[in-house]
Amino acid sequence: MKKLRIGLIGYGFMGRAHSNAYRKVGNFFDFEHECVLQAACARDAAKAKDFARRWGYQSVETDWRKLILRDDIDLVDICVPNNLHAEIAIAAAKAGKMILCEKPLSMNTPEGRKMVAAVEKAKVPNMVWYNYRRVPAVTLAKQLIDEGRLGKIFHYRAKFLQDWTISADLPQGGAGLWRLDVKAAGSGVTGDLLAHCIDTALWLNGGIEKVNAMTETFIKQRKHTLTGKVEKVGIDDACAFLARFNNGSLATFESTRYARGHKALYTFEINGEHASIFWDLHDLHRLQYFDHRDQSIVRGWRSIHVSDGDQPYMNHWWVPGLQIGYEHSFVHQVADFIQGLESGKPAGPTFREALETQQVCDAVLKSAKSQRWEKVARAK
Ligand code: SOE
Repeated sequence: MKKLRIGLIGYGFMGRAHSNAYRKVGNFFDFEHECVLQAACARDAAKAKDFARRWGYQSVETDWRKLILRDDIDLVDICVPNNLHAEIAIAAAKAGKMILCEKPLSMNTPEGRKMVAAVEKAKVPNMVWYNYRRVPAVTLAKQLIDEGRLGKIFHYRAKFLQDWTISADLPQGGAGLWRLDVKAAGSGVTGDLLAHCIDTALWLNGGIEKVNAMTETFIKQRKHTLTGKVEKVGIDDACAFLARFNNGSLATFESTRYARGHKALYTFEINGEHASIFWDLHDLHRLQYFDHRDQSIVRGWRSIHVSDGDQPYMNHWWVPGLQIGYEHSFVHQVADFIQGLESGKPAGPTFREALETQQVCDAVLKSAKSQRWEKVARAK
């Protein structure tokens, strides 16, 4: 088998999710390539060693610059805070490595453009971890839309609600909490949560023409973990926006970390001329489907339990009726990446495709400031 030797940078939540995917993919999918956990990289040597031992990485680095120059690394996986994505990705592309980068692609569009230019110049395979596309029920939604079952699409409605930052005592900065520090994250819920909703929406319903947004920062100051000082909070705690898609459909998007009782309530609903679909991350193996063409006496919302072998990805897992979960979306993403390598048809979202999500996020943040409709810049 051909070896795909992975160098993973970062050891947080996503470092674990990705490592689990590399370990599992060969057990459930057949490829010419085999993932080899070659090196784990983190600044803290003890933490890097512990992470490497737990997940089976063969070696440890404490400097990502060394990691990307190693001859025995084929693929660099970037699982560090957003402010480090661009520098690492551009250097890794120059070193000729394949790159898988955690979402969002970058801090902003100009940075994202440089990353796209770097991977395209170096002609290295690349992808961004927008994992929710690979939840089988979401992939089934894509299949139903592409088959034309919904007909003309009128409405797209998405939200991503959490409640973990309501306490004013929660600091900003440092492990996990870098998501609250604008210097590390670039933005708040827009880049962290709405980026997922936007990626799925662009994939399912095509490009967005313009947006009109509002944002709010409910807690204005928080202690910074790294400096120990109380500092201004620069992220958006909540964001809601209206959008018009290029296909004429209208959309609403909402995200917050202040929706008490909701932990990761990512939902979307799409209403078409003939049919509607609804999906909910808290019930991720189900797709709700309503088809107006059904005979009227039995017409109604169907709750499709996506677990059958002829539904997306499911022939790789158990037997019909036995569902899979969140971590499998990452396994599918690695599987699709390898499939892309072997077939010559790269899996998305590539850096270029993920740049479009970045452009929508930037237009949303611009509109929240200008209080006007803002056009989404076209990818260049
Ligand atoms: C934030 O809580 C977070 O972990 C995001 O960073 C992830 O991208 C999202 O999938 C779940 O929520």
